[in-house]
Amino acid sequence: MKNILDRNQNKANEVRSLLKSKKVVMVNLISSPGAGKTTLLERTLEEIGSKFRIGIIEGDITTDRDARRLQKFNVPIVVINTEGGCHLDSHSISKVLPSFNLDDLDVLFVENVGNLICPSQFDLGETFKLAVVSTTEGDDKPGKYPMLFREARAVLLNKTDIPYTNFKLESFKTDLRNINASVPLFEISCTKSDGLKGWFDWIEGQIFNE
Ligand SMILES: Nc1nc2c(ncn2[C@@H]2O[C@H](COP(=O)(O)OP(=O)(O)O)[C@@H](O)[C@H]2O)c(=O)[nH]1
Ligand SMILES: [Mg+2]
Repeated sequence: MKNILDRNQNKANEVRSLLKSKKVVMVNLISSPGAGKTTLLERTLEEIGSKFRIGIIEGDITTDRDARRLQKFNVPIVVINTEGGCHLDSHSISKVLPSFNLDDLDVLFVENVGNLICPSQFDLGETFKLAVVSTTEGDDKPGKYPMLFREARAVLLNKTDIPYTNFKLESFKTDLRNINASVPLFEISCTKSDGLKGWFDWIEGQIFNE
């Protein structure tokens, strides 16, 4: 495992310096299956798609369904099928980067395979990770999967529109703050658009300032 992680880290360092030299911000979206990564990308492309030059890497086990959902935005999209693998790694990212014209990109969003564990362990060479969680998953996720919440530059709590869950926001926040006291938290609904303005402002700032 250590050898695998070391090899991954070396390639991730190469990817990171290449992207830095090209001034491309790479955002690694990590969540459980169904938390709302693709929906967040849909809303984000609608809002900031005309302000930035965006590319997308869709990590998925077998299908290209998420990529097809995003096709209408006419941005370059590459699918990586992991064929059973539960996360992307820096080698797979490095292989697909030549498919993009990096001189023509400001930001590259990577939708990782839905899983809270392995994607947190494998550095892709991203500029930063984002943790996406949803209210239907329960409020205990930061405590149970601390690595992601420690490393993420921001946390998005999605599906705040859904009533009838027993999600306790205060417990979630207490857990999160014990792990990462300062990480920005956006409480959003991607389907109802609640709270998205704060997210859009934040991500625009990150892309501008990086
Ligand atoms: N009620 C509600 N449903 C949502 C929200 N965001 C996403 N969904 C739904 O949750 C399901 C999974 O979303 P998706 O974006 O595919 O999740 P992914 O697997 O993380 O990419 C879809 O049916 C979405 O329409 C939200 O904010 N509220
Ligand atoms: Mg998806």
